[in-house]
Amino acid sequence: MTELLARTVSVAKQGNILVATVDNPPVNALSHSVRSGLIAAVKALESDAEAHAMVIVCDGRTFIAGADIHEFKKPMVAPLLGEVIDTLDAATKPIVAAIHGTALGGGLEVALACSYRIALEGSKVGLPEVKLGILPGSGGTVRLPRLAGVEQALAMISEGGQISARDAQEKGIVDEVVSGDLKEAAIAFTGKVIADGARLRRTSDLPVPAFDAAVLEMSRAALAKKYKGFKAPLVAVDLIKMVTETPVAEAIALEYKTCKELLVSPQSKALRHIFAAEREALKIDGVDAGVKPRDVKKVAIVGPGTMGRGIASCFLNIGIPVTLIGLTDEGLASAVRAIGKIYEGSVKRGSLSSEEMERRMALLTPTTSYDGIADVDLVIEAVTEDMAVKKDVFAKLDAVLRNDAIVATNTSFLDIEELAGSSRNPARVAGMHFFNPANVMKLLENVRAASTAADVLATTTALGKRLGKVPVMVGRSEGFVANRMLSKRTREAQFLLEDGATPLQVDRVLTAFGFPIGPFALADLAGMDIMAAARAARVARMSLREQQCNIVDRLVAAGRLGQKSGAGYYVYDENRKASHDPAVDELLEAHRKERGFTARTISDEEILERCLFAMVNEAAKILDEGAAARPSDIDVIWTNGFGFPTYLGGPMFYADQVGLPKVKAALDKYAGLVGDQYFKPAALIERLVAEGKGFYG
Ligand code: T1G
Repeated sequence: MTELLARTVSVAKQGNILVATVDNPPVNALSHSVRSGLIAAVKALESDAEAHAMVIVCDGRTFIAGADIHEFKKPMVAPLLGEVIDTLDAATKPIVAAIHGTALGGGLEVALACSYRIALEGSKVGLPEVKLGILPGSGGTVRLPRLAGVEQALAMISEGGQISARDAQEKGIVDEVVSGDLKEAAIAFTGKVIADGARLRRTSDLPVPAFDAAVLEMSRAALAKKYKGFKAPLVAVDLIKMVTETPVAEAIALEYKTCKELLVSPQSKALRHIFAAEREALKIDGVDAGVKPRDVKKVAIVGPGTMGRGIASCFLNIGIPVTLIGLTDEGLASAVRAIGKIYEGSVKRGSLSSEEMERRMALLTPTTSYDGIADVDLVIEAVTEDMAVKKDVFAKLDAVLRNDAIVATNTSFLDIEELAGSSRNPARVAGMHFFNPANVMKLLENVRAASTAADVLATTTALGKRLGKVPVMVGRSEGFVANRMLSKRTREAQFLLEDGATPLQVDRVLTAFGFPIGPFALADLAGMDIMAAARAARVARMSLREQQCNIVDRLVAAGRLGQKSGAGYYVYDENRKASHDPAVDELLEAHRKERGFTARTISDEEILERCLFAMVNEAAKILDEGAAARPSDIDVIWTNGFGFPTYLGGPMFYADQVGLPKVKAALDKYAGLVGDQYFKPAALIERLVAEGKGFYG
């Protein structure tokens, strides 16, 4: 007989075992109802003389995936999670946690407070709180080290990674890994526990295993480098150190206090904003959530160049066969070699087995013909950025494809409407704009034309997730969202050189802000010839000052192609270490002289504001045009596309933290200094400031 203890928790008896089942879709988060239900379940166990033990199992896709993050914005309602954990810990009969899916955060903490843990093959466990800018707050930092050791616990807590059930068993976190029916296996396991005397195993009673304190300091240095700018990973080191030196009850109180303090920190608010924004971006504006994506089982990619081969490898990675179409056998052979090289690197690093590499390569069919693609579900063209060439590809595809096959363009700035209009079936045309290198970059700008069918939009979004990308739907706009905003930052970086700043100063200001690399070091990495070609493609549509700001061309003319030639904005030693080059100062001075500029001292604040607020201003125009549906989509694009620090929440979230009135005042200032055409505040910013609002209300 099943008894409902709370809306989301029920108990049933199997012989002398109580089975508590949590059912709180979508991820069994520890909402108030679950917290109350679990406490009631333990009380039911304690009061039932015939029940000798209890299993906690979850319905749906996963064991408890953590505290309910939607409750963070509201005052917490008792019972708090700490009370649940204390109740589990104080139970006088053994409780077994039966894990499947991903037992994360508070979910793993619930399991750690049980006497035993079993896990379904393929399930994972982790304490990912640090990714939300917080840390475990319900005993995770106290119990995990006692089971898995300090070093392992620190690695899991400071980086927030997930480990497999097998790994967890090896590390002493999980007692048994089972297959088949989890509930049955859990009941069988619990029966054995009872038969062996129903021994309690209170994790908090275990001693902290001996560890080398030097490990903590080494971790701190490594974490500070790897997570530059993030606070929580470093606090994790302090917390773990404290936990190993403090009695349990005190340690738990300190842990909870630390978690609460981090929860109200600006970094946690920003990280939780990005977490929610990435999920919000999956909801396509104007497309009902019920619209079913088309099935994509086989694809073709036209264009075996840098982008085409990178995109091909993304599909091979998830087991989707790829027909790669190219003009010449040599071009195709070079692409196949390049894809093989990507996998050989992974095999060498041990992150891919050679069998899996063979499996993936066997799915790749290079060909110069369009004949063999009549049965593909989707084609992505990644040919040269030339409208005529792309239209020719579209015509060839129209001649051979099924009518319901999707045709996606990887163009980074050509007009999606013109391309769709050239197709026999415009409804099937969309954009899937990958970023170079496509097999590495998470961001995927899915582009919608007015004609694109709703289920095609749903398909490109679902496919983006399947490919392990962060998909964001954008609309018609030159450069869509990411590159359109980046071009404004690039413009200001170049103008700042004309006004007297140095490449080093601009790069230093932007990397100090949190970008992983500055615009000039990035240009040297990409190659000045590439930058010059990209500029040439757009120069006709630039303002006069931008057209005349041809520093890139001057560097190319001087043979300074960047890292590949040993010198660009910087000069590079044999280890590619960059340093200042007085020759660049001379080149810039010559440019200023020719263009009539006199170098002036430029403050770091001016550099940061001109680069950032030029982007924010352009984003406001993008929102007004409808080329992006939400400011949060723009934050997702910039944190996943160009390394805008996630702990600052993205350009729109950041602008709201600065305050739009301050942003507008800066725009007005630079409109006077640099020119109205560059910094006149966008209408949306004017409106929001007049209404006393920010981008987020
Ligand atoms: N609370 C509430 N809702 C959540 C949630 C959570 N913890 N995690 C996910 N969701 C929702 C999500 O918003 C989405 O909703 C749906 O579930 C599917 O998520 C005290 C304080 C579990 C690996 O950080 O990592 O415990 O948009 O699209 O790709 O120490 O979600 O469909 O309406 O991501 O299959 C710690 C965060 C919390 C886990 C599943 N836990 N979640 O990934 O699906 S803090 C976490 C995830 C804590 C304690 C501390 C992933 C996932 P909707 P999804 P997925």
